[in-house]
Amino acid sequence: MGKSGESSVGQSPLRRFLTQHSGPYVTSCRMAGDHRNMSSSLTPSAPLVARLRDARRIVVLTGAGMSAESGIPTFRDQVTGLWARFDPYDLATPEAFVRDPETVWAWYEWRRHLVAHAAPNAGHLALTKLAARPQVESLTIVTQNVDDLHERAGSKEVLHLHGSLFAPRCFACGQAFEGLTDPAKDEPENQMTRLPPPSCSHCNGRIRPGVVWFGEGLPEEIWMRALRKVETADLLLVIGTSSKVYPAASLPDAARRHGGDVSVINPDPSTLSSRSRLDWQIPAAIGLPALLSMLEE
Ligand code: BV8
Ligand code: ZN
Repeated sequence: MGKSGESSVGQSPLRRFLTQHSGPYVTSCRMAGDHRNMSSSLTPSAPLVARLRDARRIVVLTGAGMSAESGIPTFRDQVTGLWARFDPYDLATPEAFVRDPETVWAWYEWRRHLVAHAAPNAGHLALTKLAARPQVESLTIVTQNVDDLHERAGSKEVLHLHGSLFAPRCFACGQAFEGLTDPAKDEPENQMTRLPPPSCSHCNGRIRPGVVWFGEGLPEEIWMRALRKVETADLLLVIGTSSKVYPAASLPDAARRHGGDVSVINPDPSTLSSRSRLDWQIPAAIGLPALLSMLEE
């Protein structure tokens, strides 16, 4: 018998999801009740479906929440288990790599193994279907994620603002490193919290993960392409991000400034604006397939 006294039989997938994930989501849904516009219902709002049906040039800005239902902890939750005593906002810095390269390298190898053993979720797959709809001229994924789940789901145009776990290079000379181990061979959980990074064959420097650390500039060309796409989009979907990290968090305003519509999809009501009828309080892998099926009706 669920907390709310409802029997699990006949519970909708969303309600079962919410009941299983008691705590923030359920409370937030209860709380959301009093936000007239912001819909936390099981079905997407009519304005959102209509807006998506007419969209031609779509940009999808994604964050860690997009991969949460693939079993990849969100960034704030990256320090679970082995890493509980670390601050991700500290580990993800060049200073931390200089100070303690073995801990930082081990953290990124743990995350690379987790991703390698994960699979794209129904949300990732729904975005590839959306891109294939005849009326869609272009759909660009602009992601803050360093995993490759959008690509493995079949998304063609993916711009990685914060780099990738699969593009290591030398910290000293920048030369790309091809010698990463095959994660399929060993399980993530037996990762140590200290692992010496490999050495560069060119200058013997230390190999670093190919991600953008705090305090480091984003790859210029990728940032400019993302900004141009956002400024010419008629619809920006913002999925699974807490919008706390810049300059990525400035993109929704850039879209609005250029007349584009913005729809935020996130189970955390604090990320939604109660004024927008295009926002939807729902997990990505439940909401996005539901949206696609509404478009196909
Ligand atoms: C730079 C790669 C200068 C590494 C990352 C302006 C104002 C304030 C600060 C700054 C500013 N400008 C710059 C700064 C500093 C800093 C910054 O923004 N700090 C923040 C913390 C205040 N920015 C920088 O340092 C940037 N660089 O400015 O350089 C410069 C310029 C030119 C030349 C030289 C230097 C670099 C930022 C990039 C850092 N690298 N990642 C790695 O991954 O290890 S950022 C990293 O954190 C992620 O990539 C992501 O961007 C961010 C985490 O955010 P989210 O992805 O949103 O994840 P989070 O866990 O926070 O939230 C998850 C969300 O999902 C939640 O809302 C949750 O409700 C939702 N969710 C959960 N489950 C689901 C779900 N949603 C849908 N479905 C579900 N099932
Ligand atoms: Zn080198």
